[in-house]
Amino acid sequence: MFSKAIVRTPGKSLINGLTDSKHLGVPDYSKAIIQHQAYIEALKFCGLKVTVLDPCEDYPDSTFVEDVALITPNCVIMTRPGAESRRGEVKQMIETLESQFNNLEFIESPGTIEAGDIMMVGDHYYVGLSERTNLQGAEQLIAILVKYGLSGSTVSLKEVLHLKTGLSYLENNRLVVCGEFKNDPVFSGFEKIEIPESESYAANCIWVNDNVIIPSGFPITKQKVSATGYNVLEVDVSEFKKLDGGLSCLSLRY
Ligand code: CIR
Repeated sequence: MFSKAIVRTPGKSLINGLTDSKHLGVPDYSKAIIQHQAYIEALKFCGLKVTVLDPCEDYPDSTFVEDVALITPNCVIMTRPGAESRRGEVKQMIETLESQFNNLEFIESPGTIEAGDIMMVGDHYYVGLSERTNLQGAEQLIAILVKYGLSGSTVSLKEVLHLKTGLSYLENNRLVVCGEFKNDPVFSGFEKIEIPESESYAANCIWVNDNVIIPSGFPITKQKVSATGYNVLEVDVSEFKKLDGGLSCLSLRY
């Protein structure tokens, strides 16, 4: 169960965030603020106490707080984003996390890792090797996890930005999977909720205390996830999609 979350209000500089989805257009800042607020309300509905950080204009992607830290029950690992324009976001987050945790660990150069590439399954953490997360980063992270009594393993990605762009763990041994992960032998032991390519964006959804928050506008995903017994909440995150960001990226949940 999670009890808390940290989010960061998008800044006006959001429109300059990194994206491979230029065809979707530039995010509308006012709409993004409204959507972000609805996202916070959904987290609160699921029982979380939400800390809302101020916008940070220097870093256009800083609303995607998930990528800069991994909060585990035993330690907090500050990442080192593969995207250079995002490295400074870590420092901002250290200040917030230092006040709550006393066991911060750090990924060092030349390692890079973004926590969108890390999927927690109980005490085990799957780490996607992507354009943002390299082997050194993954190995450093796994060594830290082991030091704290946890474990990790790497997964290769080909098509998606981050591991959790195409995969979400819904607890109870259940995975939402799309695209390249459907037949990946690494995940053969899970019960899979397969979603079609046409709804691939909804593969990034989040389990929060037996609720599952999914992006709005994906009826097949909604039906399939509801059918497995979760309470499904829909949140419109269209403006964040324009920056390749999904529901998980917008919060740290712990
Ligand atoms: C980026 O490209 O870094 C941001 N525009 C989107 C980050 C999305 N984060 C995530 O999937 N965990």
